[in-house]
Amino acid sequence: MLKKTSGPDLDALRLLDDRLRWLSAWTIHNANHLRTSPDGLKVGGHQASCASMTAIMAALYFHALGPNDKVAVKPHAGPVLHAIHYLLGSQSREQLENFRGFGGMQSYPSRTKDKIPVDFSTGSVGLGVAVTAFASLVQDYLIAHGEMAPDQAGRMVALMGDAELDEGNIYECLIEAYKHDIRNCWWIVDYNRQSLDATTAERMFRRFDEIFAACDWRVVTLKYGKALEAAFGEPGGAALKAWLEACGNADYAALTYLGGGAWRERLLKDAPGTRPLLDSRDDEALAALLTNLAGHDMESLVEAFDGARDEVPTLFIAYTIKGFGLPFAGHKDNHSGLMNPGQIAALRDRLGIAEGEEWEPWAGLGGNSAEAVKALVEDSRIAKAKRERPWNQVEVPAIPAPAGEEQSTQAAFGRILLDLSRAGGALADRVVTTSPDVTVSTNLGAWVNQRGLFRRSALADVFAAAKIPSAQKWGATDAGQHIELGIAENNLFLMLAALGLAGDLFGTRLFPIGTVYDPFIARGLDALNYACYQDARFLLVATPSGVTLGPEGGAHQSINPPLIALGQPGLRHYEPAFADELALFMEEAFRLIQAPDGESVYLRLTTRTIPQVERPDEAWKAGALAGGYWLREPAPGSDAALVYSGAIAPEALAAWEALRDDVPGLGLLAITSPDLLHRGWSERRRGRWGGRGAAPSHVEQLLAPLAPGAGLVTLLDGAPASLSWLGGVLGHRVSPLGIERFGQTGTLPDLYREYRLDVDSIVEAAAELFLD
Ligand SMILES: Cc1ncc(C[n+]2csc(CCOP(=O)(O)OP(=O)(O)O)c2C)c(N)n1
Ligand SMILES: [Mg+2]
Repeated sequence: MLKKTSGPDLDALRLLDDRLRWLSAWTIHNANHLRTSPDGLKVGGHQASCASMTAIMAALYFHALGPNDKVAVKPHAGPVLHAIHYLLGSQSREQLENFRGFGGMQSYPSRTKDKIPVDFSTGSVGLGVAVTAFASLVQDYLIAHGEMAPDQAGRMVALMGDAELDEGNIYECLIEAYKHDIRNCWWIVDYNRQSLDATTAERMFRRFDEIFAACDWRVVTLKYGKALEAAFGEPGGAALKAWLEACGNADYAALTYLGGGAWRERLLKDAPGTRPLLDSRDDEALAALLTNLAGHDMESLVEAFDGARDEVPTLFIAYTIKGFGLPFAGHKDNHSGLMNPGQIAALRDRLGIAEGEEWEPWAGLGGNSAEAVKALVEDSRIAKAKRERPWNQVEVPAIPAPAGEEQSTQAAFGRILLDLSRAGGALADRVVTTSPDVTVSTNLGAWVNQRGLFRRSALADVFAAAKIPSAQKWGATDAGQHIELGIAENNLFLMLAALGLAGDLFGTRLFPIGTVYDPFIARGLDALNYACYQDARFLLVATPSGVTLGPEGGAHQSINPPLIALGQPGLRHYEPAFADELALFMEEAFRLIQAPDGESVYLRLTTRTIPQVERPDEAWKAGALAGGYWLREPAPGSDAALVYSGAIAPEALAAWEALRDDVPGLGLLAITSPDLLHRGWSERRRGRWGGRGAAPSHVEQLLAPLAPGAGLVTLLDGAPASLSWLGGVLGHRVSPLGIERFGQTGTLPDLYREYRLDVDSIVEAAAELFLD
């Protein structure tokens, strides 16, 4: 993991700190001031946020990190990561020149789009931090399951801004990480005490370390650099230290910005005891001394990283200055501040870089220094190439549908997993389930009874040992395959993100299945988006859903998740009505999890037990996988169809029976994925516009037999807009039924009547549309 450190070349590391500060600033400058802008829009970038962590990142990448370590980089320090790879020879100048341009290096590190190896995408602050803790847990899981040698374990590192400590997801994650006793995780806070808007409040100062220490993290506070520490021992030093300890964030930042004269004046006024120390320095030396914080002090950083080589999770609080070494250092508005051409030229001159040599990796370094710096860079042991993504590692067996004339999709889900577990095999062994305290109520219980809970240290099943009757075994070992989480849906999605990247990060593809109540998807939405954004692959099973969850009612009813799925790239929504559809979709999900052109899958299930349908043949399957099929074929040229999705199938069938005599040729269309149908429709239009031509999409083919101007009554236990768009495909008239309000408890007949999903309402809607 960590490199032996017999005397790292601190001077060379300091020069690398300068190189990174320069290259990140220049990359941003080039994009904003030199590159032609066809649209006149500001490009942006964060020179101050980069300068705040170049020393930390130089010490990490060119000294502390080993080849198995994985890092989530503070989003707006992305240019520093690219500069590191530029020096390593693994990033091109063209990419730097195209920062924030189309196809160029991304604004924030992106696993999927950047050309350099990025372990974790970042951008939404807090999430990149937390995912490293879950990645540590995944690493332990793989080690315990014999998929990774213990000596191959790396450290999961998060480089974070101090304002990220305000994100609640950090603490949810900290609690979960503590329960699972994670290790090999470092979080390094760039403690510049500035956020986007201004300087941050100091009242939390002494609390962050206490919070982490309470969860058994080692907290290493890197406050003053070596020069300041030495000065504290000089005459006047004690007074200086006392004053600095009491100095507020805004004051410190403002004085940093104002410089040596201001420091002197202020100290003489507030702390006259510092005079001997002030008298022995000119303004420039005084400013350098007072801004000598440990987060910019190479010796302090190397010492701290070397001192934390065991597996104890560690929080480093590295005091820094936002914009360190730049003209707007410490200014409260510097978050998006850009140096003007005069200022960047002054910085270039100060670093000894000749005009025209701005992109030269070693510009401004004398011969000996250049050699030493290059040697250090060559010594870096971090991965320089993007890792191949592991596809199709496991054969997916046919997933049979559970038998039973009446079933709910939720019960069938539990049954399918139980059967998979009993049958055994490579897929079953690679499945990992996880749930935020709804394992039992989402029907994962039987699977967990079979495969056990995962814990690094065994957890006794006290109730079983005491022979207290219980349907649910609850003992854990390191061979278990279910990771139980506390009730924090955000953590569920971060866990799925980390499990879904196991192949990319550690070489072994896992098949993660997470369960959650459908309404509570919204609780973890940004983390779900984050997981999809970095192309983590998993199966999300959301149940129960809609108002069909019945008497549970009220705040548990879900309305908009189908719309969320419709708008979420990287996540395919299937809404099965019958157990055989569910089996088909689970098999497809396992295929998609490991296919290069695959994606994650969201299954919206229900606890409602309904009669299953007879299948004359297997023809329905291809349509179901593509998003829909005719459960009752319409007559050619038919004027009408009922269109339904999911749990409401019995009402749709009953309404079809009730209407078939009055509406000859009436069809009944099962929509298994509004999401896929819409995508196919868009794809067709894109193909046409792109001159590629394209066969009619699945939804166009499905609707083609109907007469032009035919009427569709659409039904879904969820937002009606999920299906109402179908009218736009071929110009059919639509009467959309679904749920737009929520909050009532009641029996299903009560609720379906109230929300107009019952047979009478369907018939009424049809009459209005077809018969008028
Ligand atoms: C979830 C989220 N909310 C808001 C933002 C916008 N934003 C980007 S950086 C930032 C403040 C960052 O401050 P800090 O973490 O201290 O980083 P620094 O730039 O000071 O190093 C904000 C609010 C974001 N990226 N993500
Ligand atoms: Mg900050």
